[in-house]
Amino acid sequence: SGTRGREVEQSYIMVKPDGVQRGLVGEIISRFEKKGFLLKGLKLFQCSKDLAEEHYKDLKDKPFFPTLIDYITSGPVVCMAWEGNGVVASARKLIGATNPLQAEPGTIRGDLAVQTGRNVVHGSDSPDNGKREIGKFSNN
Ligand code: 3AN
Repeated sequence: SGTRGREVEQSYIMVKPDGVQRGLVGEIISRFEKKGFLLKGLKLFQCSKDLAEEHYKDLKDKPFFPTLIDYITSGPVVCMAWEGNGVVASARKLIGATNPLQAEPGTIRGDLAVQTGRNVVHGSDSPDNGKREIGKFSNN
């Protein structure tokens, strides 16, 4: 589909404040490296309330939205752009289910987390969102 079809897919992967505080950044980067994806961008970043609300705008009517915004702005996050064919779907498999108690052993959340509200890492849910999220976080 046009020129966009020829661009290599990218996913926005973000180590959330709990992952940074718990010292899991290296472990998480390592899993994506070992899988074979290419790290294209990386920064430590304090997410503002405005950017957090934009990032999670699809969840704004959920009862947990204020808690989610407080969590994601509670400390620095590590923002990353990872590239490779099929990286978006594959990253979500590596990350595991939203609720870490339902996430399979071997996944990041399955191995390293127990609470949905402290689930260590974010991964884009579509290639379009990957591109959009990388754009947003690299320009803030
Ligand atoms: P995922 O991060 O697996 O794509 P989403 O996009 O449905 O899941 O949710 C985004 C974030 O919102 C989750 N990572 C989690 O931090 C939070 N969240 C989702 N569902 C709940 C819930 N039921 N209770 C508390 N927080 C939630």
